[in-house]
Amino acid sequence: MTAVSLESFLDQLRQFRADASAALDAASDAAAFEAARVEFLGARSGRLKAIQKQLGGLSVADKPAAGRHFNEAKATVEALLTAAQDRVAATTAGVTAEAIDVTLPGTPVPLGHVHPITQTIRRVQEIMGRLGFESVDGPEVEDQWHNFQALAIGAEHPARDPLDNFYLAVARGADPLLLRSQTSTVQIRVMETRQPPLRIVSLGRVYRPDTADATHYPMFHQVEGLLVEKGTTMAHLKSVLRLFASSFLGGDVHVRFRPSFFPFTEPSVEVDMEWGGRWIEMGGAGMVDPAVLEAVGYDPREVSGFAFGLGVERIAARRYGVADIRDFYRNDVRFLQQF
Ligand code: FA5
Repeated sequence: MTAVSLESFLDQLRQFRADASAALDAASDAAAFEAARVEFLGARSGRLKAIQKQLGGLSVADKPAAGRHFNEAKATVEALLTAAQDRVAATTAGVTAEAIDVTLPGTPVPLGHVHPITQTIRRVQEIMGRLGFESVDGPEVEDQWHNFQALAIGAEHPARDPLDNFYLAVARGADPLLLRSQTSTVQIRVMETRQPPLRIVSLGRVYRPDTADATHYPMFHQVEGLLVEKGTTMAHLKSVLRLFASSFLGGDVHVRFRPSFFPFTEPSVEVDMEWGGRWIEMGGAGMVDPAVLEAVGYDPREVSGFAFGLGVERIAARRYGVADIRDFYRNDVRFLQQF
């Protein structure tokens, strides 16, 4: 065996490390990586193998140091190889993931849409808006003044019964607050802060501990309308409701008033609408009671007004041909996607 000096052996190891490091750094795909592996660490003809063969030509005294340097160089290049392998694998995975065949036909993405009750609310706001009624909101947690007293519903009135309302364990003054049971509260809130002439519509949730059935739900929506102007009469009320009903339901709709009673309107009526050969009760209405106008500081000799309150679920059910309003809240996509 040819004699080998320690210096030349260490030089070869240095060169080997530098070349292997450069080649592995540059390897950007699996083929380049494999070529570098064979060249530097290949078991039969790799450069490390060739250097190892020279160990036999070193003097006995130099062998321990040479062996240590050899093992170090081997470990370093093996570590570089593993790192390069991981890097190439990650890049290749990225390329595979990006390889989308853009010529394939698309698959439909299921799209949601606005809930039929919200669609109804927006439609009502739009129709009433065209008749000059501005949309306003009121709070769902109310005090007893706005839900009852200001609407002339006295302390002894059965509508205030705890069994008919969701009273809260939170009070304002001596009276517990409650979840509003009607949107007529908004009439008062608006009249307290504005002067006539007024044309407003308010749509929102109301709450009553009613047992759910085909026409009742403990949480439902009402549309409240209020007009206060000089010379307002029941004829205006009927015209507005008929115009609204024919715009909302389409076609010719008849409106019928039946005598009724609400403490805050005088006279009071139940509103029925006939459409497609059937009469259906939609809500209550009437001329704003002069006592209510006075309570908010208006002069009933100067202005008069009408108000109405309709059940949104009921008018939506009528329009969409839904037999049971509970279906609106079952969250069954097969039902909801029909609208
Ligand atoms: C009222 O709530 C009055 N505030 C209406 C009113 C407004 C009268 C302005 C005069 C002037 P009533 O309790 O009848 O009235 O309810 C009105 C409508 O709400 C009913 O006709 C019905 O369509 C709907 N409604 C009542 N309870 C329920 C319920 N549990 N689930 C679904 N809809 C309901």
